[in-house]
Amino acid sequence: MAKKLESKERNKILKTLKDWKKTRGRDSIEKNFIFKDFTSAFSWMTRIALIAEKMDHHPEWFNVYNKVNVTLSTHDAGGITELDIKLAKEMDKTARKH
Ligand code: HBI
Repeated sequence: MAKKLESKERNKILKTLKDWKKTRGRDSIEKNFIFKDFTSAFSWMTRIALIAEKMDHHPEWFNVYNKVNVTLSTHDAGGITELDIKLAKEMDKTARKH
């Protein structure tokens, strides 16, 4: 099982992730993605859904039209692990193409 990152290590990695922030009062990270329109947002979500399923690591997310608010944490580990970092990077990489 993925191991929860120490806060020092987590903060160091967070600095390298664009616009991702630690959630206040919860051991998770979050980012608000904004797309051109609903089709762009939802096609990206579909793409991520397939990646998430393959990773067996799933986002918490909330979509309104062109906005997607994403929260990532590893429930099994009770915090942020490298799985969250990996999925965050995948999200950033693919969002540029939508
Ligand atoms: N997704 N984000 C996240 N965190 C988990 O701990 C997790 C998951 N998807 C599936 C999963 N765990 C499975 O191991 C079962 O706990 C459902």
